[in-house]
Amino acid sequence: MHAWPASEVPALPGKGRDLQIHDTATQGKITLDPGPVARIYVCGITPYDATHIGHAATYNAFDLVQRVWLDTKRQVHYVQNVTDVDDPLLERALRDGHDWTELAERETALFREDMTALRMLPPQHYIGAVEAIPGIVPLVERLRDAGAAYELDGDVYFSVESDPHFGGVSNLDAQAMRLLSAERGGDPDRPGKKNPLDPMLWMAARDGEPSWDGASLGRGRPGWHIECVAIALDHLGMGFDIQGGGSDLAFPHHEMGASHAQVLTGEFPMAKAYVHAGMVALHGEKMSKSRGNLVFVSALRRAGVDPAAIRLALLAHHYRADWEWTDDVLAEAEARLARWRAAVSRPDGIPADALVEEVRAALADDLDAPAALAAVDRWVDTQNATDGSDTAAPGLVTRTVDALLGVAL
Ligand code: 5CA
Ligand code: ZN
Repeated sequence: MHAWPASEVPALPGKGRDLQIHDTATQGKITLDPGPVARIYVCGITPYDATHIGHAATYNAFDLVQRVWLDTKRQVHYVQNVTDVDDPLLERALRDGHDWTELAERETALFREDMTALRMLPPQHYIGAVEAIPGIVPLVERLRDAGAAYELDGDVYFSVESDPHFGGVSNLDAQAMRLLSAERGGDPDRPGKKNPLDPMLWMAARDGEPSWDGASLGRGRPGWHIECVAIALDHLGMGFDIQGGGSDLAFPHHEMGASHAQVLTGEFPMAKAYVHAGMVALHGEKMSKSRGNLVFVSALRRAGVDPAAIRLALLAHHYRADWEWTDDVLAEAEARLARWRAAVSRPDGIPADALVEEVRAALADDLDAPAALAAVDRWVDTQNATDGSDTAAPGLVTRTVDALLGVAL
């Protein structure tokens, strides 16, 4: 699939800083040392209702990761998927009388537009689950042939007990895993499974549902976790730097994905850090397609909201925090954007070299965007209170905010 166009990232003077980031697996901050090419996989959307503010907040977090790495003069190898066949997508298409492929294409197109407007840097590989199926089938066959998967009435399940590291991503106890498995696409109560948590790798064709040739697996479609793993291993290999997504993906999705990959390759770990963004809520509940309590980026844009203000609203919250979207959050971001634009539109200004370092330091410390905004606020307040006697041009501030925060002033 094609991704979306990249906005240019200005180069900044001085040296970028290495990223310290909170890793869900080890439950603490780690310093990543990615080498000249940093590798990141971020789980993409299931395209049936794109793009709400929760999605945007999560992609904003990983966009900051890219920007910190680019500032250290590294290349970034970024892979993202589109879950373009899945139960909720098929159910929505059926409910609304749409063709599921058209629904997926339309929502993916809208997502690309939103990402472009928000200046999120695109992945180098943007891969749909459907286009990955030919690569998924042999992986499932390999797991089955190695005794790590088994068949149940034509469906193929992964045996979580085949991975000695299973449980090490999310660090949850068995009961919590079982509850979340039932909530998030698993089927812990299905009779005949070896372990209630075992996830499906290949689902035999169901009447009225799309299916693909699965060679020795028979016709069917892939399970969710193996899709992301097949794409990640194909384009990044093992031991990549960050596996990213919202905190609702830590279990089962990233836990299962890591196990699939570790059993397939015999290597550990799949990713050096498992990074999870907090959940954005609306009216006190997690914004979610299934609940329908959504604020769409495209609706805000249509209403004339500047995408830079949406981006500032996201940046005002630490990526790990759960937070609530309100009209005030947007109003504050719009006011901040106006203050910042007024400050940089003056022909002269106070020096900004220290500001560059402050923003760098804030983001390198577990992507502390609120601290970065506070640093820019301080510069802006001083600049607005100074009467034009200094000589530094404010262009450096514009470039810093653009390069590190993705905000166009
Ligand atoms: N297609 C799968 C991943 S392979 C999926 O989870 N799709 S999604 O459309 O449901 O979500 C896309 C991304 O947005 C995921 O990383 C998810 O964790 C994140 N996300 C979903 N809802 C929220 C929310 N309310 N707040 C923050 N992030 C969210
Ligand atoms: Zn995924």
